[in-house]
Amino acid sequence: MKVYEAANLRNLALIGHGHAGKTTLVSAMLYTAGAAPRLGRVDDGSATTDYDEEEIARKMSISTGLAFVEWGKPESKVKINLLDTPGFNMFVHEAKMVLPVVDAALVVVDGVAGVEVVTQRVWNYCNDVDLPRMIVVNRMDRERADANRVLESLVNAFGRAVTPLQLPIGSEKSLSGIVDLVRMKAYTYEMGGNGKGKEGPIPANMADVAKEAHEKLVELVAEGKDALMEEFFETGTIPEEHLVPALHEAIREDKLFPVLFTSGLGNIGVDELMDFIVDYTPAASEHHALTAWTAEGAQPADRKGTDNEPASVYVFKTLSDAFAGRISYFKVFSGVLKNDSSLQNYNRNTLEKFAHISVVQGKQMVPIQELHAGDIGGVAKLRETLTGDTLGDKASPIRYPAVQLPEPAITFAIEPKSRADEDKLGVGLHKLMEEDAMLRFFRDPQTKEFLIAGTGQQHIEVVVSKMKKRYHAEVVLKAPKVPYRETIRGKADVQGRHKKQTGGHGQYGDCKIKMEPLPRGAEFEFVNDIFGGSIPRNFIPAVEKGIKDAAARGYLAGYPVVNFRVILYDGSYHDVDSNDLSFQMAGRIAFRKAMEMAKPTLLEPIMNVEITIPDEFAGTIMGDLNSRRGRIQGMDNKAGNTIVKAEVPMAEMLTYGADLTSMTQGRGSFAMEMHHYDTVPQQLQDKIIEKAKAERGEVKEEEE
Ligand SMILES: Nc1nc2c(ncn2[C@@H]2O[C@H](COP(=O)(O)OP(=O)(O)OP(=O)(O)O)[C@@H](O)[C@H]2O)c(=O)[nH]1
Ligand SMILES: [Mg+2]
Repeated sequence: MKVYEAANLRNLALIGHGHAGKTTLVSAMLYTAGAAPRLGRVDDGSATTDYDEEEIARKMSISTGLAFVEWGKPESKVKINLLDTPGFNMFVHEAKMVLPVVDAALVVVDGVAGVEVVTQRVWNYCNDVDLPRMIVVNRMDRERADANRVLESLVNAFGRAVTPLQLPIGSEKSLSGIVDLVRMKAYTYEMGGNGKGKEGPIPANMADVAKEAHEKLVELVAEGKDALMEEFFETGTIPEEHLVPALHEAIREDKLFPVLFTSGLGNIGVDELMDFIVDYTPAASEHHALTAWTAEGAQPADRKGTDNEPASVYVFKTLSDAFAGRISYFKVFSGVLKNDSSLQNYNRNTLEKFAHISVVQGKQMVPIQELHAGDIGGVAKLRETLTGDTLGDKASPIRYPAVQLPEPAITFAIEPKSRADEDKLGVGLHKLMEEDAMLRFFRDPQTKEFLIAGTGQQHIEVVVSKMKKRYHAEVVLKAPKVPYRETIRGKADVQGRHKKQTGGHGQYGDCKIKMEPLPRGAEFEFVNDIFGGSIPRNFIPAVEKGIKDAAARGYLAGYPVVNFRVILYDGSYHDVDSNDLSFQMAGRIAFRKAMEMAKPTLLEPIMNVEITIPDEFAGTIMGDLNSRRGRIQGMDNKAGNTIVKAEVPMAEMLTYGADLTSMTQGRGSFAMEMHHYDTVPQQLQDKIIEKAKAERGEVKEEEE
């Protein structure tokens, strides 16, 4: 395998709405460049970058897949590293996570649908990191594919910097090639052929349109550049040798977003696409997306992305392979990484051996001797390194920042189906969490349930399926219990006395307490206001413990009591019979008496919810939120989508993922996080308390 240097490397992420054809386009590039014997298809499971069994079963990308092609003239060959990301909204964070390691994005758009929800989302991700973009309008061979309509939707969404560099020849089934508007040449293809275009003149019926588009392009490129402007006015055009570098620069600086046309499945325009990538997207040497920070993270570090700097490597993805173990994908940001070298992991302070470094072609690891600054590779069996870590020369520590991801949107309670599954459950989930940044697994300290959280219903379904197939653990999912809490609205002043003096050693503890509400957020406060030793000092902690224990068990429905203050102000004791346990009992009795008087009430978690839906569903969604006791906080419109912000009780959101899917035909998405606790309306309180009592009754019977 040839070793490449930054000037001859192009790192690209394919991003875009689900089903636009990203994975197919990668397969077509591999086939056309001779890196695959045939054009791999998503539909029969032969696409190079959709090799995982979950991806094959679902015919969609779930996780970012890596591939590369070597393209160009032999004397100036370029390696294009391709990162094929998922476009389905529940997995699109995978795209966000790889943007810092690429030098440009190929935004793939469907030739029928144009700009869609996720197109807009990934576009915003690119804006956040100033990433150069090239737009590929794919599936141009489909029925109702329409270049003009799609161009219009692109300009509407992303502005007039969106400019075609090509025009398609023919349409739908009769799509036969493309016109290159820079060089003003036409290329025609055989549908489903080898992807090599035949150069020829521009078809006569397209000559005028092409000329007009060419001039518009030239004008746009010349804009603001005096030398080019002059040339343009004098000669009426700009020669290719000036136009290409100027375009390259405009694209690198996000001043121009070029549009190309392809059919991935029909292998049309794919060789031209690769030519354009080589000519117009920034080389790895021209773009340095991630700023390095000093090891302490205090300030930017002085580190250039060149070979003669100390080595630094950033791990952007981890796979947990059932056989090969852990596989780490990384980018070499500076220096040269040699096979078999050892690098310091700066995040974890351990040394890791990079044995058998490789470049990655789908599931295949192709060994390589060294990787230079700007290149992307993979390595198996790093011991402690995880996604987001920086490694490098021990003597020159720096850090690249990890990508910030949103909090998971949906939570389920998870239970093993049998005893045998129990042990495998934790092991399997921890492995899956290594490769899946949006998966969480934890125990709710209050309800004691094991919970898993993710981006949505389908995400969790994939996890459950992987658990079964990879780790042979069968699990059951349930809606999680709502972590209600209890509090008080009034005050109380009570006495708690515990006395057992029937023969032998007795028990005696007695306390007087006042109880009062505290503002939300303050958990519990204990004030010792005893003067004159009515309770000896050493027993006071026992009273507090008794109260705390009782509060944790709840009063109304078994949920922890919060936001209250207890003032211990009097009591009495017995020289012989008083001990810790007796005062704990006294505290517990006092607590229950006080709760009875202090107007106890139930609190429920309220979630901050953000829902994104195509405009036509806005009415339905708002009405539905209303019936879920939601409070609308705001609305926003963006590119045909409505974004609704609302506060909704968690109890009403337990199955929202599935409900939203059915209300919007799968076109809505949402995210939510815990915001605050609020009082449960009285009728609902009665129901919850009744249910809790019934449950407790059952438990008691079981115990006896
Ligand atoms: N007609 C036609 N179909 C295509 C073309 N490209 C892809 N397809 C089909 O469209 C479907 C989706 O293609 P994929 O390559 O999986 O799309 P993707 O963008 O990778 O989808 P996600 O991974 O879910 O984001 C598959 O059935 C492909 O066979 C094309 O150029 N023309
Ligand atoms: Mg895909």
